[in-house]
Amino acid sequence: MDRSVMGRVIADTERSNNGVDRRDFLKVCTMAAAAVGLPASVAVQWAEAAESGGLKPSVIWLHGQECTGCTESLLRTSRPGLAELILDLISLDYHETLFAAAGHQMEAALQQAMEANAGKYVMVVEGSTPVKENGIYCKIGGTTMLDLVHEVAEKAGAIIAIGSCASWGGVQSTPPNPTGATGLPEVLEGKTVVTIPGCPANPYNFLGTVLQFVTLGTLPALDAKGRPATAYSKTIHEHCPRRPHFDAGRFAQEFGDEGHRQGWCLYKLGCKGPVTHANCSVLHFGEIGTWPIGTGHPCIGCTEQHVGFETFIHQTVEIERPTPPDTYPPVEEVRHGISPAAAGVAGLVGGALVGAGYMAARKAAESGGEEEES
Ligand code: FSX
Ligand code: SF4
Ligand code: F3S
Repeated sequence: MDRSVMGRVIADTERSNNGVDRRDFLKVCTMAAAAVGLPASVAVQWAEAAESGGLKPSVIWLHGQECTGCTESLLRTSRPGLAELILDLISLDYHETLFAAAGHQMEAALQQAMEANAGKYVMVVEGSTPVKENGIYCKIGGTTMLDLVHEVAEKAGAIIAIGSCASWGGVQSTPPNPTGATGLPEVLEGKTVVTIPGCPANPYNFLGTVLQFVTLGTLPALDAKGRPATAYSKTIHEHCPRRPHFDAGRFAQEFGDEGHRQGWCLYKLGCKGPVTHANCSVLHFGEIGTWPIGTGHPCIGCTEQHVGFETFIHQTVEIERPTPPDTYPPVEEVRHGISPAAAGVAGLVGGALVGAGYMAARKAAESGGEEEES
């Protein structure tokens, strides 16, 4: 990154006198860019554009069946300034729970926002859409959520499903799913919907997606489930700070025991990290520098359909790929000019690491109640 540019942005932003630590501004942009795989130089551009008032994409935010946790995680942080910084980056032109207006004023605001920014606004949906019986189980101002999402999607420039509820139905879509709670990609079949699952979703994944669309006119590369590929390509288990304990066979056996207090692996308490794709382990949100596993709670798989909410919290998952963690050198990478001796050593190390992961998985599966150490 060009340090002089970064320094100028920090200096400029610090001159702002709205009472907020403006260094956070650049930090937020950098984390959002990293979430979608963009370099820090792009974050600097975002910060500069936002400071000059040239950014602020129009965002229309709808609520279906959910708890409003995604909005909370975006705005209600331990450092109140962050909410203000986020609202410097986007123009929230319609939001059903944050608006002071109500009734007809709200309905007029929605129509106005759609007309003023037709073809350009970012449509964000939080919560699932009930589709049973023509959507009668969720109505806003007399209109069903089902009709509303179709209407707003019509003129949207980009569509984002924030949270697990909007991505694939979430907790209310679990059997027997009495209202037919459905994720947005299914409701808007045929349209491109970026999904940002998580209960709640990681706000940096959201911000990165919105800012990329507005500044570069593109969406992040998406995986088969519509998720930004960079953010959801790896499992929690692959970069979990407790991974060395897993590999060494050190597991907490019950909440509050010695292993739990020592910060050992939570696999036996039902951690779903090995089958859950998300970046919360490396991009914490909530601004208190922690995340579920960091607080001593197993990952419940909140970002993963058919894992979060459909498995018991204490239930252990199968370890499908007992591979070494990212912190070790890749053992499968093809290198040119490598000597047979070096290749042999790499093979041995790789084999030992794979073996360690596999043994840890075996030990976890086979052991009874007592604690284990390697
Ligand atoms: Fe809640 Fe959002 Fe969970 Fe759902 O997050 S935190 S129930 S994903 O739609 O508000
Ligand atoms: Fe971390 Fe859970 Fe994997 Fe243990 S099982 S290393 S706590 S992700
Ligand atoms: Fe969710 Fe697991 Fe992360 S529960 S927030 S995916 S650690």
